[in-house]
This record gives sequence, structure tokens and C-alpha cells, in this order.
Amino acid sequence: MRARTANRLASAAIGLVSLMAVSGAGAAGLGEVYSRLAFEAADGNGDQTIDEAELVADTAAGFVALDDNGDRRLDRRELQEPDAALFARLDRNRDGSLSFAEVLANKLEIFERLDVSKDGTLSVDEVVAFDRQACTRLATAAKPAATRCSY
Ligand SMILES: [Ca+2]
Ligand SMILES: [Ca+2]
Ligand SMILES: [Ca+2]
Repeated sequence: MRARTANRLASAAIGLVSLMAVSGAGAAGLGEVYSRLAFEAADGNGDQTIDEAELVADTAAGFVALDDNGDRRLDRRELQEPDAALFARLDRNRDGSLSFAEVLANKLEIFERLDVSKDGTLSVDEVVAFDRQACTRLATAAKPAATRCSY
């Protein structure tokens, strides 16, 4: 077993990568290095790809790590003031917090979009490319974000 505890925050990043990026809490100034660390943490069997089961496990680990009060929901405070539009999109039942199902639904959508070859796995290059795109998109959508991403 590798030291998954030490990588817990990195793990949370890939589990909740888009939320962390917009909140500015996770990706601040670390860019690609951060993405690669997060990928490594999520790749449970170390085969250099992330499959759906690993994504689910990693999303769960990330969710638990962020859920400070243990109520199985992520509120805005726990996410350190995430982007309002993104939060609203993820909060499908509009109750002001994110359930694990809501977070996982988003991650599975991203997974499918990234898995261009439709082989059911993601490579590190696919994940890094996605993070870079998300970073660029945020930088143009909201100027202050430009200072948070280092791609
Ligand atoms: Ca794997
Ligand atoms: Ca909570
Ligand atoms: Ca909700």
C-alpha cells in the first residue's frame, strides 16, 4: 500500500477537481504538478490509468476529506466559497449543499467526456489536459482566477 493518507488532499483534488480549482483552495500555483500528484493518488492499482471504480473510490475519499462536519453534504463553507455558477449546476436538487450523489454524477460526466477513446479509462495526459483547459476557461471567465492557475 502506498501512503494514501498523505495524498488525501491531492486525492480530493481529482475527486473534486473542478470545484477545488474554482474555489482556489486546491490548485493554487501548483498547476500540472498538482494534477499529476492527484492522478497518482487516484490510481489505486498503479497501472497509470484511472478506471471508473477508481474514480468512484477517489471521489468518495475526496468527499469525506472535505466534509468537515461529517453530515455527508458539502456546503459552500466546506468548499471554501466555490464558483457560484458551478455550485448551482452541481446542486441538482437546489438544497444549498452537495450530496455525494450530486458530486459523483458530475465526476462521471467528466469521466465520460474525457474518455475520448471510450475504453473506460483515463490517462494522466487526458486528466492534465482537462485541468489545463478548466484553468484557462476560468482565467478568461473570471480575471482573479488567472492568478490561481499556473498552467
Ligand atoms: Ca488504475
Ligand atoms: Ca458537510
Ligand atoms: Ca444538493
